[in-house]
Amino acid sequence: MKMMDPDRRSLLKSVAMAAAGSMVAGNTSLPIVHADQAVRDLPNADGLTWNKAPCRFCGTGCHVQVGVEDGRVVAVAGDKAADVNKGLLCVKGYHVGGILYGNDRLTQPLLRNNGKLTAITWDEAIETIAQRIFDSPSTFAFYGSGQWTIPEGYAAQKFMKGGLGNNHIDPNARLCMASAVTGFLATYGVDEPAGCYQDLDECDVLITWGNNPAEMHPVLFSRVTDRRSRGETVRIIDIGTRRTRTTDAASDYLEMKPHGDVAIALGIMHLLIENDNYDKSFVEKHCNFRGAEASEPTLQGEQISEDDFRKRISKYTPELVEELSGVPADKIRMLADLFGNHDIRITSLWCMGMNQHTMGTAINSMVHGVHLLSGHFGRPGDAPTSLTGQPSACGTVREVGTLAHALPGGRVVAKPEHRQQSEAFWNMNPNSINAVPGYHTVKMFEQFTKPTADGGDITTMFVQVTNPGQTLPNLNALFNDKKDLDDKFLIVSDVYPTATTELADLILPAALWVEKNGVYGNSERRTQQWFKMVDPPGQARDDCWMTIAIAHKLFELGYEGMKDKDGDFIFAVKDDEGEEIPIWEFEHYYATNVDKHLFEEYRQFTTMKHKNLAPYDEYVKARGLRWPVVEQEDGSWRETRFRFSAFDDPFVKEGQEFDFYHSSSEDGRAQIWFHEYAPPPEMPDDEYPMWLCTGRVLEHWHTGTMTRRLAPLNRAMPTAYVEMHLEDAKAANIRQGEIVTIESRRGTCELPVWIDGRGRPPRGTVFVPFFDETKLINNCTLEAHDPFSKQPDYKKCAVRVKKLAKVKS
Ligand SMILES: Nc1nc2c(c(=O)[nH]1)N[C@H]1C(S)=C(S)[C@@H](COP(=O)(O)OP(=O)(O)OC[C@H]3O[C@@H](n4cnc5c(=O)[nH]c(N)nc54)[C@H](O)[C@@H]3O)O[C@H]1N2
Ligand SMILES: Nc1nc2c(c(=O)[nH]1)N[C@H]1C(S)=C(S)[C@@H](COP(=O)(O)OP(=O)(O)OC[C@H]3O[C@@H](n4cnc5c(=O)[nH]c(N)nc54)[C@H](O)[C@@H]3O)O[C@H]1N2
Ligand code: SF4
Ligand SMILES: [Mo]
Repeated sequence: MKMMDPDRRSLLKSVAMAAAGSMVAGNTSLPIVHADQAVRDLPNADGLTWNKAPCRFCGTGCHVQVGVEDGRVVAVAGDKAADVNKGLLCVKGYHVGGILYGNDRLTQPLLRNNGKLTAITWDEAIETIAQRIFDSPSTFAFYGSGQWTIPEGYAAQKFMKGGLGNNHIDPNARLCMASAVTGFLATYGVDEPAGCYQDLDECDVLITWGNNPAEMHPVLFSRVTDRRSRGETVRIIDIGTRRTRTTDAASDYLEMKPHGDVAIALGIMHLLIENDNYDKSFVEKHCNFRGAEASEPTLQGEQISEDDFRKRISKYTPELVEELSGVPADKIRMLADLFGNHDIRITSLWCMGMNQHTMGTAINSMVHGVHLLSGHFGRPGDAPTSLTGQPSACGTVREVGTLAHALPGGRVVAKPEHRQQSEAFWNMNPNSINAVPGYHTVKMFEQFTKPTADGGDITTMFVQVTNPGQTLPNLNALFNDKKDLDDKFLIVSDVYPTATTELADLILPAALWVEKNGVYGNSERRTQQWFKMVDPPGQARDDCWMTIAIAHKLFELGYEGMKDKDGDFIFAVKDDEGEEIPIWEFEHYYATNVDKHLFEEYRQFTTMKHKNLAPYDEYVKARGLRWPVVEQEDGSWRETRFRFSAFDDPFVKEGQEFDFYHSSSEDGRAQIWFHEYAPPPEMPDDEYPMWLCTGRVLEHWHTGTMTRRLAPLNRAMPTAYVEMHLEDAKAANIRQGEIVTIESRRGTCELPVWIDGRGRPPRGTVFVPFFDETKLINNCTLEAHDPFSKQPDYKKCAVRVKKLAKVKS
């Protein structure tokens, strides 16, 4: 075997480090590093092997090459063969290998006894959990994640909805993309974006609707900014409630008031109609108009005539929109003129600004509506694109359906035929699946933290791959009360100690990323597979194994639901001789590829909504494939880049240019929605005079459990802070770096002030990132949520900023 030049190996590492370092240090430069030209095909060298995996972090879904030596991940490089990132990574991606090696990895199951954690065996842990579930199956809840792999989510889903007949399973993605889902369903009758990342290579105008991709989807954003360095013209229009690094790259910045997006979308649609430059032919052939019912609005609303739509929208003149949104009327006209121009291509991007919104479903639907009405849809570069945040929010949550109301492949528990299909795929007895949706996240935690005697009917909760003790809104109402409730039992599987393990009764050590097999699904419908490359530390084990082991223990206890129609264990895997492999014993878990078995079973669910997946082995060969993936006559598998467009989507009916084949009106049409503007749920007043917005920073992943253990990232961003406008600070006699208290009606948080920092909020607004577990801003945030998606609004509530009282000496 060819030896890898040791110099080259250290070069790989040092290039990555240097690039990351320079990015971290740079302030206005965009957070992108260029591909390491030394890395071409990453041949294996003595002792060092390279393998592909998607990055552990964001929904962009970059591929990394992972270098393993002596059972450890020693190097990471951008994967040049990957279409998503073409060899690039952002600072988190370059450091992703290090997340495995924090000093305080959890390595054994720990049970809390009289307040003290003691080590127990896995057998004891699984036995304890199974017995609690056995004793009270209907009061058990599973709180999961968009960072679950597809097989992990699928196993949890089958365990709960099929095995236990209990629908109390919901993920952190409820806090993240639930409004995107309801927006897609209300508009197209089916979830997930029609376009793909190629839209970013081909658009003339890119509009960001209150998101910050320069920090949150950095490699994706660089696809656009790189075009400029090649001499192409791309106009970036940033709409937001504060200036960010995305604003730094923007040609236009439109600063809006919170909720202003709703007025802006209405204003654009009003002008397209008023100026008579909407796309009449597209609308006539492919769209209906829709509005909410006067009483008891539903997700699908009711059809309204074009005349009615015109009447309702006529009041949203640029002047009214200016009043509601704070964006000058002539800028609204500018946006409407761009959409009225069919010679250019426009891509819209959004993420949490539009989803964490009490009008989340409405604003998502209406941004789709702006694109549909103007015909900026379905040509490469013309796309309304909702970005997902987590690496598998699409793959695991939306597609596998790990939400309280859903079943795999776009099915719902409320529909008898969907239940029957799922029971058939699972070879389960009829009526195994409960028809009543379970609790959504906010409700689930309300019921868990309320005393059982007062109707708090969730008594045992299993949390996997998420950290609700830091990320739920209004922690004092939804999490902290657990502390005093002795009859509630919290089980947490994590890789490090967290704010959630603080209150856990049982802590389970989990295998992380390339310590296990996995499959993720990213923002552009791309399903990506990887293999286990190194062993987890100590007794840490796969989350999927935990679920299967608990299910098997229930099977042993005689729990009927854990048997299929033939009396077999619901997760039974048999070898070639028909003998069952005891995958519930960890020493046998990798005797077969459990991921592959689960994936092949799950794949059957995916054709109903035309989200067809290829066989597992196709993903082993590829750097991900975008669904629907359809088998060709020659036996190869073809992915789909542009859904609903005849030139690319194999499911569009013959002779149609576009076909919304899951249309809720069952006529192949998409719905253009009208929603009346409504103000935010809580607004600044005399007592709490400032807006609080919360979010993220480039260097850290959410609660920082992984990234704060990476020295270069932690050094670059060591502490949370509150961004404040200079004039507000001056008026309150607050200096740069001074510690202040942020107070809302729900709680408080102490933070140092950053004036003219990386993000610059306007007067009257402060911004706080939530990565720092020593400064829990979710003590202050609001749990008010969208009526359809149940997604809370973390982007706006009312607070006051107080100087810390001087300690008297
Ligand atoms: N570095 C890093 N990257 C990440 C993550 C991470 O933790 N770290 N997390 C990933 C995840 S899960 C997610 S969900 C994404 C989030 O990605 P983004 O949504 O891009 O980021 P946030 O910081 O949550 O959102 C902040 C923005 O919300 C906007 N906003 C505030 N109020 C409103 C409003 O009323 N309407 C609109 N339209 N906008 C408003 C503001 O303009 C502000 O800039 O990032 C993903 N990528
Ligand atoms: N204030 C405020 N709060 C927010 C938001 C906001 O914008 N503002 N955004 C919301 C959004 S969009 C999101 S997505 C959520 C994210 O919220 P969370 O999901 O709660 O945050 P993470 O830090 O991603 O938590 C993942 C946890 O899983 C652990 N982990 C990593 N890998 C594994 C594994 O393989 N197995 C197991 N068992 N554990 C693992 C990590 O150590 C970490 O503790 O936060 C929400 N909360
Ligand atoms: S952009 Fe996202 S997926 Fe890509 S390297 Fe950075 S964190 Fe990882
Ligand atoms: Mo998210």
